[in-house]
Amino acid sequence: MAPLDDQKTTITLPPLPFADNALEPTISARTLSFHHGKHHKAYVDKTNELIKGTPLAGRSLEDIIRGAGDNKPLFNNAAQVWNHNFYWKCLSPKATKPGADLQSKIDASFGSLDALKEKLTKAAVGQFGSGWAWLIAKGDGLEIVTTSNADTPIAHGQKPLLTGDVWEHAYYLDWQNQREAHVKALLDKLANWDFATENFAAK
Ligand code: MN3
Repeated sequence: MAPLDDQKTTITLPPLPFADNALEPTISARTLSFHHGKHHKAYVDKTNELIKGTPLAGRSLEDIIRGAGDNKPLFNNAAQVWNHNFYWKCLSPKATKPGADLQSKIDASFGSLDALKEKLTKAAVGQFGSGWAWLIAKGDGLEIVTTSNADTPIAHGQKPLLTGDVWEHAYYLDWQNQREAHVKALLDKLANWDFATENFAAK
């Protein structure tokens, strides 16, 4: 049996919270098999490799991200693990809607849920190259932000509520170069507003 310290060093790949084909046709089982089974898994494996034998072994993912310092490969891999853990929870095969408190805040910050979706889509499409588009809670309101490559709002003290992955690996097999159509479908059909509402309540 491995010593406890060795077991603690391990960051794990969470299973998907839905069946592989549950998000079709917006996200195919084939995309999920690569995105979760290969890309997300590779970030987990690389993070474990990079923290092994260092003071960050055994720490939480959040501690690793904040403690990575100048170790860019470690920051990138750990942040991508966190971003993907969060992203899967942002997707739901069943229709959901924002809770009452979140909906009022959406109305106050953007005018309506449709206006929020439009702004989030615009941000996702405008993110040059790879990255993420986020709805975050900021002060008393809500904001849309994007991060580049692996960067994550939690490294900047921000509270994410919902995200869309706009790396090409998230949509290329299903949508090719149509990032905008993919993001629109994601927001219209798969956005998990129950999860965003929980995040809003816990902010
Ligand atoms: Mn991804």
